[in-house]
Amino acid sequence: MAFSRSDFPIFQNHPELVFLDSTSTTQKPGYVIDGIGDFYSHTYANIHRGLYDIAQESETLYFESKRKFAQFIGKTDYKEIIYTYNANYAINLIAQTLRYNGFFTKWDKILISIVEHHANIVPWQILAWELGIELVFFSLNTDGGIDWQDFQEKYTQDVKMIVCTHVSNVTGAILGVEDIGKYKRSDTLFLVDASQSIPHIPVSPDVLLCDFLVCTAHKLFADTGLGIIWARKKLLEWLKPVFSGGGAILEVSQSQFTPATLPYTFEPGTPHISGAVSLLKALEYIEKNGWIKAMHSTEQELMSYALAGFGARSYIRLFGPVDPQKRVGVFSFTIDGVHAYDIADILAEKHICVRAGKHCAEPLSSFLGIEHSVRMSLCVYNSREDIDQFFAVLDDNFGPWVDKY
Ligand code: ALA
Repeated sequence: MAFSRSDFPIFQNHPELVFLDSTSTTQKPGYVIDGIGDFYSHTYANIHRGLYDIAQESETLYFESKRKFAQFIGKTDYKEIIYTYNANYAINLIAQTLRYNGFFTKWDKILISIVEHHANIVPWQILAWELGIELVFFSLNTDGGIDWQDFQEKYTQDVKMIVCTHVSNVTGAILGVEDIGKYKRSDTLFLVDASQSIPHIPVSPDVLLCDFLVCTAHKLFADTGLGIIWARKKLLEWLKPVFSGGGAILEVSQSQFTPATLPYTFEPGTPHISGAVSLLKALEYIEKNGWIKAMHSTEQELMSYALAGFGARSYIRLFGPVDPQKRVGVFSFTIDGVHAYDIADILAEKHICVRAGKHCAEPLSSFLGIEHSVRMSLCVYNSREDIDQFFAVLDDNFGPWVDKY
């Protein structure tokens, strides 16, 4: 089988749609949409509580989802997978859990890349304000990868944690975080935000050598409202939960509680059960079509085509690597003298969906010396025709032969 645009009902309902905003969120295959509907029609009940059949079946699907996700990242133990609301919440949860467990002391440092999404900056800034620790930003090389000299200079003995995205949500650059994993000291925790890589390239904690891996389900064809944490089991067993409550305890008295063991410890309250089912269905859909390798090669072909299109247009300033091996199909660009929102508006008039702005990565915008950019991003349901239409609108409105700006 191969991925197909016809798998996605949104394109039957909007045949004119050119959806180039999959880094914001992916469209959903019918297989996932039907899977959620089937779950609610046939199986739905709350989990961890009921002894009746559908409660047991719902519980089985919930854990099946975690098993499948573990498999997707090359792991076998579903107890190392924690579901939360989204990747941003996941990072806040990790940050606050580490604080609660006294991992940081005053004057400690967190080393963080300049490319991060706000989701992987602000939770650490909150910790910094609370605890008197310092965030130290390391820089990028001209290809959008890690500036190793800067990284090594800033990786001093007082760095207790390194946090870094695997792929930039702005430039599409693959950052080579596995080199951090190999280089880091054993006294430093390492968190990788894989939200932008997991829809595009194979991702495994065993390759990245990280302690925490965080991502989101909605960029992988599943529902919104589901964030995912993978963490080393030893770490999860050591950490006490900063948030707890129903379903996450062994016993409670008027004065105290005993936290439950894994996999319940970090998931108090009724979880996003249908979200977990949607991720199971999304991963089954990806598996049926050849797993992440097939997604990557489908996108790689489109990405090279788009890259050639950008390369052929000197009026467009593209950010990020020009080597297709060093990037994914996420392209941010500016056009001199034109506001990014105007470009996105003109594309929108032709039903071409892109994102414009700072893309929730303001420190990176400042580093690049730009106010705003336009971002187009690719997924397996796109085609060369989508890319042609995108460039045709840019050429018609902003190409060098257009004298109106
Ligand atoms: N994080 C998403 C993006 O980069 C929303 O657009």
